[in-house]
Amino acid sequence: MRTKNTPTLTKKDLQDFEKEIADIFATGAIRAPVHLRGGREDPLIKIFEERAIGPDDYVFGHWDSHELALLKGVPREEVKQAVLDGKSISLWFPQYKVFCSGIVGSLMGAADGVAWALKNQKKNGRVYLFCGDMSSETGIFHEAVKYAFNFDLPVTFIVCDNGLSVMTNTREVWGCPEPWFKNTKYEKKIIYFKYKNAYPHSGLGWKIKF
Ligand SMILES: Cc1ncc(C[n+]2csc(CCOP(=O)(O)OP(=O)(O)O)c2C)c(N)n1
Repeated sequence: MRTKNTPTLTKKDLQDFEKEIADIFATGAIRAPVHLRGGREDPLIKIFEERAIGPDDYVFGHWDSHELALLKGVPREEVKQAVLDGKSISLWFPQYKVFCSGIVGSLMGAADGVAWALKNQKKNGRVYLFCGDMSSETGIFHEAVKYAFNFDLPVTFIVCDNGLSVMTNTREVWGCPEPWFKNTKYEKKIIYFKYKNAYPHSGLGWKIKF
């Protein structure tokens, strides 16, 4: 097993962080959107621990990545300061190899590109790209997973399925209960789990959701 070299965080650590941000956001002190998540702490901790995700690895996330940055080893105060500075939906910590974007589908190609470089330059490390269930339906997700599979790139896509895309029921859009990759060979490149988000899609639910 590989050495992780990053501090182990508990479910409560992650919950406490989101609660602290929620409380600050409620005061109006954060002049930017925040995306809070609750209910997926156990699967996320399991993924980071089982895969021993550490300093050599890259984490790509999207608008909902506070927990990912913490689990990757970014110090709590650095994540908090970034959120207070308005970066909740675009956390970016190159020194910890954590890269996040608020744009749906924006990072799947980048994840493949980094994985391609790691493989061809024979470097240690692996890429982990986290996204939501509706993001996993985008064209770029299909393309990135197929490319990664065909070239056996060191990248794993993690789909966190909360059943929603903002306020839209993803199953109504898909017209089927399962994600497209279920029971395909591409599952080899994907970790998939379901959860119910303890928070609204964005903010605390009493302002516009996007
Ligand atoms: C290109 C683009 N279109 C639309 C949005 C608005 N948007 C933000 S999150 C989101 C829903 C994504 O759903 P899903 O991938 O299931 O993510 P989760 O529910 O886990 O947040 C949308 C449409 C965006 N950020 N970027």
